[in-house]
Amino acid sequence: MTRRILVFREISADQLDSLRADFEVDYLPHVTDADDPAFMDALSRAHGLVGASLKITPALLDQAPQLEAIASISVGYDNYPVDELTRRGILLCNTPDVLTETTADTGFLLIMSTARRAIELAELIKQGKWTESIGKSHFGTDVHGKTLGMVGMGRIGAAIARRGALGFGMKILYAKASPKPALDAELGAQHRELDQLLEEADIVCVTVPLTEETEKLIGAAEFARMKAGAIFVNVARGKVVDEAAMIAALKDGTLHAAGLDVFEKEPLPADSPLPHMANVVALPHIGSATHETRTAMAQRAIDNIRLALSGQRPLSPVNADDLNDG
Ligand code: 8YV
Repeated sequence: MTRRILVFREISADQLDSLRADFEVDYLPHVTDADDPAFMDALSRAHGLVGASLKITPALLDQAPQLEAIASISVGYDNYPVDELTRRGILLCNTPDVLTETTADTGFLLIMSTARRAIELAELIKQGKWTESIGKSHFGTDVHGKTLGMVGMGRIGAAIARRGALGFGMKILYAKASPKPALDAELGAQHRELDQLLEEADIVCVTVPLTEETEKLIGAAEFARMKAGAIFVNVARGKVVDEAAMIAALKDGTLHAAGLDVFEKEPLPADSPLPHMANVVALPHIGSATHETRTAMAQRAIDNIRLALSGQRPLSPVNADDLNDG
């Protein structure tokens, strides 16, 4: 029996052709709502899912009686009910490693563009307001030589820290991660408790995964603990931050500036003040969004789903060991 795969995120024509050579493929790359009738119809027949950014719920899984495996085109998997998938014997895979460097580039892009006010000052030219040499009121903040506090020090966090230490001579602190002796040796990084890191860092960059423990990890109290003039960068998930508290801190000066690639609600609601605040750089979740990396992520997901549906261990499973233990 030919297995059926539902692909709900754009992949290349070659990648789609390669899947269609061996599977029946329903290709719905622009689905934004899991209640979409075409999505639900294809889901009812699917043995495998390939895609990202949709909230997968137990109720939705009830509509997928033949589902054996999900290959997410993402490293984050907070939108999947992992324990429920494991209970149902459904294998979940993600795409770590292939996106690490690109996402770290995005993190440092936000650090630099926020500190040096690049987006705000580029607008000055567009608005015809560059009428004299830039003065003190438009000065930014240096990044080189400053203290970078990483909240989370996994693959992406370490890659951002490496850019800071080796490229910009920054002192590296890290929290919400186990001590990393190898990184301490390579980068001169120092482990801190979160509160201490917030008090010491000139730039705070969040990369932790969204879990029950990290939801709203950074709120009013944490922003108040940060240094005057400190910069906050989030390339993790929007819900790791109390967004209302961040907006208040940005407005009252508790927080000097923020560089954000992720938000509590995505796409960002039209009435959000964040894109209109001079001390905010807001990007539309472009962390891994390059041609090269998104192609590589899709290929990793395709490789994962092929292996999973043939009864082999995928390249990057999330819950394979738990399934085996079950
Ligand atoms: C993805 C991400 O682009 O991989 C992740 O977890 O947040 C981004 O790299 C996005 O989740 C959907 O593909």
